[in-house]
Amino acid sequence: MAFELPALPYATDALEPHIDKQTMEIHHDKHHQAYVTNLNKALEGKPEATHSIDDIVKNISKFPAPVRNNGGGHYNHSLFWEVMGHGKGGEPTGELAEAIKSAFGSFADFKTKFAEAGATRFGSGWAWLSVGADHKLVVSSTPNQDNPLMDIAEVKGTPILGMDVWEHAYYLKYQNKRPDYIAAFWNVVNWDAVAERFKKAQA
Ligand code: MN3
Repeated sequence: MAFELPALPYATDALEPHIDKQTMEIHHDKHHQAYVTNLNKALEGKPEATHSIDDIVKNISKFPAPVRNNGGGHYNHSLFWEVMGHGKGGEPTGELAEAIKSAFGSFADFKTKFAEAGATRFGSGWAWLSVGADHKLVVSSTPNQDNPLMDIAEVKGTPILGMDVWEHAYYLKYQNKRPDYIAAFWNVVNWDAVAERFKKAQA
């Protein structure tokens, strides 16, 4: 069973005006599709082709670069679409809010740290909020299509929020102004979806 492009959980214009329709169309239909297509090509005829994307990512050091790049791309974008939504934003509540406060001091301090992780990632990559092995929340960034679930990651954990800072995620609307895109990202974060991932990561 080959990997497939998951459908967006909302319309391509659902994140307007923060993330524009054309960016969403190209990002999902072209970029994410290419990661899926190239991952399937890289795993063709190999027994690992039947493994889950989570298992592949967790053991990424055993795979060649095309699997790392495209498997990471597939995992990362699948998460990315799910942690955003129409009319979202605001602040997390409940246990996730408490965990953020305990790890970073306040929600505002967390936002600053996460935004910095995205803004200072040189070239292409991602900013992450993850649940570490110690069950504590941690902010990190990764280059290219790496992520904290990978066994080669500098800061390891189970990602519960990811922000794509590749230029293809924002260039049409924000051009070179990555910080403006990062500021707008907070308006589309689906904290219910992040809280759900937080719960699962702790189980
Ligand atoms: Mn992308």
